[in-house]
Amino acid sequence: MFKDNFLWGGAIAANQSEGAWNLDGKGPILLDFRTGGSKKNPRMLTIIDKEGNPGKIPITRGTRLPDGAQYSILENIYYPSHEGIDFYHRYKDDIKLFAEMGFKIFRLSICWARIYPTGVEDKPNQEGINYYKDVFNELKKYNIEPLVTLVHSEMPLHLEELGGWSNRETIKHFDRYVRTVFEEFKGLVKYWITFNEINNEVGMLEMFGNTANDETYQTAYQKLHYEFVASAHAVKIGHEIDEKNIIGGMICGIPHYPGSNDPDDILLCRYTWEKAIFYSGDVLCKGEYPVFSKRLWKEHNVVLDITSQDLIDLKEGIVDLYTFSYYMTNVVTTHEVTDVVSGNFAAGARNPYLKYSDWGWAYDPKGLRYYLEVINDRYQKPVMITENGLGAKDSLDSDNTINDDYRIEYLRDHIIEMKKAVENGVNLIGYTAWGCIDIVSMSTGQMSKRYGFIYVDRDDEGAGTLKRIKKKSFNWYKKVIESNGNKL
Ligand code: BGP
Repeated sequence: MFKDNFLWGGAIAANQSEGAWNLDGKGPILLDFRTGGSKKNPRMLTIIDKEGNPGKIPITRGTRLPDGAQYSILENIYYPSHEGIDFYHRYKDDIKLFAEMGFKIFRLSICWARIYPTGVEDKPNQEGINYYKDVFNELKKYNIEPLVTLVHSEMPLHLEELGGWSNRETIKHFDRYVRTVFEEFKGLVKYWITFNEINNEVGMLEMFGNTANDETYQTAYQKLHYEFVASAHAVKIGHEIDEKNIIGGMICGIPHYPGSNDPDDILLCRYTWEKAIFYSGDVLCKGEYPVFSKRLWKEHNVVLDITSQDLIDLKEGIVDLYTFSYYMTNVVTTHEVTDVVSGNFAAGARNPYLKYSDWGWAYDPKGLRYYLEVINDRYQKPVMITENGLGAKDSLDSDNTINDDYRIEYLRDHIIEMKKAVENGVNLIGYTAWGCIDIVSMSTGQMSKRYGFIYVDRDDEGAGTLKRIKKKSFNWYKKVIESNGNKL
């Protein structure tokens, strides 16, 4: 059984929903320059090169500008983040719909560049503060708790150009940003997440088909270290400003399975869990680097800039809550693989016991129970699932309905496994379904990879009225919440 005060809700991110990319003082972020994920316009960054020619570069982890190039808005190109689903202007109607489903909690991110447009200002942008204050007050009207992600890939572009998380100076600017939001929203927000999927800084290196090498690992591990320090600072600052703040870390939770009983596969699977999941989880939840870090760093000749003050900060900035995203599981093996799943983050050998989504993501509800029980064992902290859902090509039927039975089935199967994990002792306190309303896909830049209980009339080329339409899953989820997970 779920606890009586179980926090049922949904989740979105600013860069995938707000739009208003250059309104009311907001500064540019990298993802403002991401083109739409359509056939005509694959997910790229648009630039003007040093000769002044317009161009595009594919977005992969750690995308950087070629020398002398500038991020740029090119003519006649659709930029999905420019309007998103216009949550910036429509949040009152959307929150009303979330309240109709009975949400107890709603996860959203604050776009850093709305609060500090270049990241280095001494004073924050008051219009940005006012906007989020209005959103939190609207949620308060319906007794919906905000769950605020401080960084969801929305760093001010100017800080990116100063080196982003490769530059230790960024921590100082981050501290000023989080101090501002903790002070300004004290009493309106008590649930926080520091970084979205912080482990992806390293975990995803191989997943984009990057030819990850020692240099890319050195950069990734160093960026991740500064992010760990920043996360720890956020926890300390948040607790100083309001002791009621409950501040979580957030991990991209992809359980890995061994491809065979070969002991080499068993060891590979264990080491993959260490690199992709436990490395970051241990630093966030235990406040120190795990013993196996030395092996990982040695593997890629990584030498980190870690000060003794950093280590004190990590120890003092342990998170209150372990939160994670769960979509799929992956298979790792040392053996030759003929049937590989690839593309759109998914990578590895196909698991013959599972089915897969249109984007090659394994459909594995039991994997969620497995992950919950492993994490509960390792950290004994309250746990929240802050992303879970099925991206699918929903279509409007002739009577303007969307019969997303496949999404109801996916979510039902995962909630059943959550319940079993709770009965097995996992301290699960909440669940925010990802993309509770259709938004721009992070990995593809597309609208057509839909997750929502609410359909948004917008296509991959930016056409559509942005009208909201309840899907079949809207009333299903309403009953799930009303019955506290009993009516599935
Ligand atoms: C996670 C991101 C979310 C969300 C989710 C679904 O990695 O934290 O922002 O986008 O993936 O991925 P996608 O939107 O690419 O289907």
